[in-house]
Amino acid sequence: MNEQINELKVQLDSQLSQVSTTQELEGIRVAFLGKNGSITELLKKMGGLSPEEKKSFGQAVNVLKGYATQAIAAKVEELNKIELEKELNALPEIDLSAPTHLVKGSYHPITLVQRHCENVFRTMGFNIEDYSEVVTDYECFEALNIPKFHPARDMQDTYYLENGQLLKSHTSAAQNAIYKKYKDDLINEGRPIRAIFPGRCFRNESTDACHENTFFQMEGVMVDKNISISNLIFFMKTMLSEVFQRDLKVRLRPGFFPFVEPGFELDISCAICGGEGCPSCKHSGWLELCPCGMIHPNVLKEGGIDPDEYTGFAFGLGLTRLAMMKYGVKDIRDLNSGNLTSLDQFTDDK
Ligand code: FA5
Repeated sequence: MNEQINELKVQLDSQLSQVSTTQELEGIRVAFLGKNGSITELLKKMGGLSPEEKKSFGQAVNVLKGYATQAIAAKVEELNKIELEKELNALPEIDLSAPTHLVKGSYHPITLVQRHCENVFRTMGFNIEDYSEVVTDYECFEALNIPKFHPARDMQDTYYLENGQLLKSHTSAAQNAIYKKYKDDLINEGRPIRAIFPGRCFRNESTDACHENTFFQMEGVMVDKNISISNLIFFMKTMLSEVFQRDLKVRLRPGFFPFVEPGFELDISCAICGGEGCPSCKHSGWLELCPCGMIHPNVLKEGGIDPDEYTGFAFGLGLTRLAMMKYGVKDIRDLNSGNLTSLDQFTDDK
């Protein structure tokens, strides 16, 4: 008889150690302590025992019953706690201290212009690509015709990790990977490479009304046979007129970037002051928005594309500055400030 009691205890312990839900636990309780449960059944067997055996066996079964009741109650508490934690973790985080008039939320102005530009380029057949914020020196500079110690690196000081990687200083850092990803489609199937890749960029530089140390750009590239500067100008014009929905004063002037030849600076007339000059445009009336140019043969070669057969254009649109101009934000630093009162005004664009 005592063996049966020990065996039941072992079974109970083993089942309790494996149970993971309160429903399963209730099944175990019924199987051991219910009306026809195995411990209750033991008590029913006492009828045929001598009075002394009854006493000692009855005591042993009652000890087991007490043990089972307690062990099951402790397990109920443990499982309830786990289930509650799971439910709480599944709930969205609510900031109870947030002012109620802001709770409805809105998309950030940079997200709004980014999506707008993505839609414009998607309709013109461009793929939208995502790329890492941490890149190698090769991706950010060397693959772009900027070898070590090239003076162009001074314009793009950034933040370096101990392992030699860096936070990308421009979205051009993804160009080489994009060429390698699509070159077979271009070469074997004659499908032009058309891609845009928006992303966050970082620069170790002083901030002012139109410079941040963390800002967004959107790179675009197109490679095919016979791509020329006219194609580049067409895509730039289409993008700007779609985003601003009005004619803008734009100027194209020569600009030097080692990864394009020829290279241009595309400036727009400052939308904050209407070209009069203000701190947002460094009092020039113009804002550098979208440098661009014809992809340098060395860069195409490094991406596995023959520059004698293919040509292409690339541009690096300043998305954060575009958001400033589109929404009339005078100081670029307001866009990263997390100041909900100033960001909330864009709610209606949601
Ligand atoms: C570049 O970053 C080149 N990679 C762009 C390029 C791509 C040229 C492809 C040719 C072909 P630049 O450093 O000028 O170039 O930056 C491009 C744009 O990003 C600027 O016109 C500006 O709109 C924005 N930008 C640059 N630095 C900052 C900054 N500190 N804060 C906010 N916007 C910035």
